[in-house]
Amino acid sequence: MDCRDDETGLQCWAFEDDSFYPTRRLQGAVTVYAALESAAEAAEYYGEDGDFLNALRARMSELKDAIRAYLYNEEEGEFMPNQFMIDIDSGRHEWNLQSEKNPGAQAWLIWPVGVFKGEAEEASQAEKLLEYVRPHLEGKTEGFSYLGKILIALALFYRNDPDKMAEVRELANILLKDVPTQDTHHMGEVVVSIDTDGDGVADVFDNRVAIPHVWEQSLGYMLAMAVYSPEAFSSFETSLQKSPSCTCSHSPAGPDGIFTIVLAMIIFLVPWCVFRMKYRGVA
Ligand SMILES: [Ca+2]
Repeated sequence: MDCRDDETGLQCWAFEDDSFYPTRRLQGAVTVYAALESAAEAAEYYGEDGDFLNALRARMSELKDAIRAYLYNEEEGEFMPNQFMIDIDSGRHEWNLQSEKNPGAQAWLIWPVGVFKGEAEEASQAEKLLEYVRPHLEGKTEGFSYLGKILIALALFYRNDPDKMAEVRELANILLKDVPTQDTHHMGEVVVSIDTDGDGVADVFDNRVAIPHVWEQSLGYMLAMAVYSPEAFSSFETSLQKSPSCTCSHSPAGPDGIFTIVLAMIIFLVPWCVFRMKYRGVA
């Protein structure tokens, strides 16, 4: 709640992702939005109402408006390139100091966060990401990194669109089958695309950096699930539904918690008592 910029309504300064400088970019905005949304859902789940819940929702709404106002380029139809950054040496706040895209953050905005779920900005961003991924996997660029993030978001976004889903599946197959190393099928954090015969199309995807890269491999697994079993991904809304029989209260140690403690005591105490009785008998 306190991570807020008075001037813009965006989030506070932070070392976002790998940045050496405090920034105020899409990645941080999406992360703070996810935190607010989770806090609001948890508060509601535990029976909070009134001022606190309203304040969380109001802040979510303000942040969403600020993302649209400052981090969305309507002409391009995608979230980028503007960002705030602090110049450490001068202490000055700079606007739009770096303007490269952050496709990973653009993907997080679609999944898992869903800031603009069902809205035009989200659909436009998905189109742009699909355009971004294809040339990389067709070997027409110098290399790439973390395309799994993007394809997971696209697979879940297009899950009910057979044509788009076929396209995402085709690209996912290249990433999962052709890009990993031969024999052991490992992935690096970075892939360098090498054109060995000079025809402008890469013939070798060369994995580099920290092989096997656990996060890239994990994204690969999640991508396979997203492409072939998108229903396995539940949204926040479904995962935090209170069951009709739930007697949850503000205290996490409700009746269920007490029952668990008593059960655990029985499980551990009974064998211990039996052991003690036997020991005494032998002694
Ligand atoms: Ca070639």
